[in-house]
Amino acid sequence: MTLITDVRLRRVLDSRGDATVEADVRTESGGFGRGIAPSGASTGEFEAVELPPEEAVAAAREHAVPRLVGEVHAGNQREVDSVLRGADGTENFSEIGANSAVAVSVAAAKAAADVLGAPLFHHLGGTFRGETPVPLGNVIGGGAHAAGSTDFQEFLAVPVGAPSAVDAAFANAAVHETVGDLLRERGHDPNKGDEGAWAAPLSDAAALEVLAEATDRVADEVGFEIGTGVDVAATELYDGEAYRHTDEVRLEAEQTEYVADLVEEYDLVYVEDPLDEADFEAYAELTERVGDRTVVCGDDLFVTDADRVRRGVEAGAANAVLVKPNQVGTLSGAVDAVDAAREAGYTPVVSHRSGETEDTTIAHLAVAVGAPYLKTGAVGGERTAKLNELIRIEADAT
Ligand code: 2PG
Ligand code: MG
Repeated sequence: MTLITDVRLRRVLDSRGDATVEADVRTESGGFGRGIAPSGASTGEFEAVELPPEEAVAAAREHAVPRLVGEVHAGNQREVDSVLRGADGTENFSEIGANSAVAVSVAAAKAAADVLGAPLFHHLGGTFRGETPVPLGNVIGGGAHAAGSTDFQEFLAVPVGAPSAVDAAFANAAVHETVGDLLRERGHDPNKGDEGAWAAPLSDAAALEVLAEATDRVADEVGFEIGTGVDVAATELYDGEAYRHTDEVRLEAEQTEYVADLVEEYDLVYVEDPLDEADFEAYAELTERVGDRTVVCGDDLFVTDADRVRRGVEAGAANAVLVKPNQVGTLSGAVDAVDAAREAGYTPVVSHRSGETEDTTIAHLAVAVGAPYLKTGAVGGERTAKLNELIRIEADAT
């Protein structure tokens, strides 16, 4: 029923106006699915390779499409993904591109769900677990996402007390609006970064103050707790010897100390990529210090790779794993990373990229694997596409 009869690839626009890869998959019985690859700005060194979209499309047409059409069933996601791996033939999708691979992987999953008449999350993960993830809302952004703003890449609202995903999503939007008001009150004329978060020439400490004030204000209005978090994206600050912040240069031990102090001072409930992507030991030290009171999440550290997650677990590095399917190139790879995290009691956090599209797959993936958090921005069409899909999933399933 789900035998793949056609795979088409093309170049389309992402939210930055850059090109990305879109794939359409059709099946024997008329099933149709479409996947679009997102794209990072602060990409980890150990991520699967994103090729220039035109090259990725040509390579996938040549190497992958003939092995899928008439050969593989879209309903067998493991086989689709292992055929993609085999067609690529490298360790890191450098032949057909992780962008082509993830687009086809997602398109196949959606085509199978279409044939089955099931929502994607249901096809991917079985029955709905009764809980939707808490969306993490990026409200102030800097680093590689916004020039001339903060050193840290993201300042996040974390509505941990929200009774539902829809309440959480609206709370994040309200925090975003409030942050904009507070910045203007302080004489700034904020721009927006790649993910729709506010960008202004602020120190990280000033951004944390504004974030705390905005979350407190909105928490009072909505009547539930809203925590705060950051994505340091520390590899972007690290030059191989030290972490170069605008106001200070910090050696590894000082960076660990600095982040641990911020967790205490601002009561951060979520800290992503606080240290360099290769430094499992420093991660372990920080986790030892603050891991019992906050989520320490590895993004560039783990790059959605189950083997790197297991290595981190062995070292005691972090206690959560960011899951971005395009970092590994397939949905199966992403689920493997979730399973490796789960086995060790680490928290999976499903995430968007800074370059996004209307594709809503990550909302379904987060629900399918029962991830407690979905990081997908607060505002902006490509971000609200996922939030609105989450709201629909929640509304239909409860
Ligand atoms: C991150 C992501 C998404 P990018 O670092 O977590 O917020 O950014 O896609 O640029 O890697
Ligand atoms: Mg990150």
